[in-house]
Amino acid sequence: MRQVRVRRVRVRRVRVRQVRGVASGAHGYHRDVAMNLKQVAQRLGVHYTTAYRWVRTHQLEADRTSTGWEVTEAQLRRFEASRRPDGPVRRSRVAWSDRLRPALERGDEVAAWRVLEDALRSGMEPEACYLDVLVEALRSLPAEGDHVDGYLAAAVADRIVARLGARLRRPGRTRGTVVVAAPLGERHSLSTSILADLIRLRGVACTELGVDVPPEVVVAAARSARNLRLVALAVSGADHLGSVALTTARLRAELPDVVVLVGGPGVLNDDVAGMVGADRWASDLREAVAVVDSVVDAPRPRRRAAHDARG
Ligand code: B12
Repeated sequence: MRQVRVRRVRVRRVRVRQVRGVASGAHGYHRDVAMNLKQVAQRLGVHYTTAYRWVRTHQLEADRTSTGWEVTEAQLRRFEASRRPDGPVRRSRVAWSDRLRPALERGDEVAAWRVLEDALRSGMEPEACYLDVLVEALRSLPAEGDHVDGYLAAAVADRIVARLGARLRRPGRTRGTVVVAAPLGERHSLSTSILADLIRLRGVACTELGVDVPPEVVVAAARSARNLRLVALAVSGADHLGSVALTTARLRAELPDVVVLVGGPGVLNDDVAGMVGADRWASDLREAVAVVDSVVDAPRPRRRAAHDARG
């Protein structure tokens, strides 16, 4: 009942705008007129169902009323501009990460999950849900990590990743295995859990070790991984570069052929990656999964003598 009343108020507001438009003359009228979807479809020269789909997928902004949807002239113009070849990039008009961020900061898992579900329902690719929604929302949080919001946001984000991962995981043949870990001392867990899910989405198995992982554990996991292709080390804090260097050194000694990828805010560039003994560096997670893809698809190098000798 309460919801119906809210909607009625909204309809009335739209009508008031219309009246105001009329009063302010021809130009003013057109600026604020609200149209129903049938009228919108006629204006755009498309079928009603196409206009409806654009609304449901958040490409076309619209207001819900008790009888359907209404679109103002301004909303329609924004939509038309977004579809012109020289206009803004043609993609979802919804800033999903802006919607998610307040829910993260409030520690509101239900609202946060609703944003992700809406994004998925609107046709957004799972990888984009992680990268363009969740990661973007996290990256927009204030850098100072000491206040409550940061902790709340990270706790909710953890649960969202768990839900997304469970929803999207597919059984079946895999293209090899990647070990993902954050080195000793490192407690930022989201990079590793998100990267692990993105790798699995590509049909590659992932041994996800989490955070604060000692070098010997990374090496042991790598040794026992079936068809190991790469070890990815996520480094959020530059303070932990020492333990990354130790881990890569141990990996080199035990598994000379394995490719080591590093990244995260703690590894500024390729040079730093080289200094800690890594083979590859990626500036973001999209690039990281592209590196994984290229390594997994490359022919396997012949095993070196030292490694063969150890069996
Ligand atoms: C959430 C958060 C926390 C949470 C972490 C909880 C958790 N479960 O993870 C809490 C509150 C606990 C925390 C603690 C700390 N944090 Co903090 N935290 C953040 C915050 C807000 C988001 C980090 C995050 O998860 N982002 C999501 C990931 C996916 O994005 P990203 O890290 O930016 O990664 C991008 C790239 O770097 C790359 N990438 C990331 N990982 C990987 C991995 C690989 C292999 C590759 C190739 C690429 C890659 O891809 C991403 C983009 O697509 C950032 C600030 C910010 N606004 O970004 C600070 C930040 C990461 N924290 C920071 C710091 C300093 C700390 C503390 C030391 C603060 C303190 N005073 O105690 C502690 C350290 C704890 C520890 N020992 O590790 C610094 C790190 C600075 C640095 N480069 O050295 C940051 C950058 C804030 C800042 N500017 O000062 N933090």
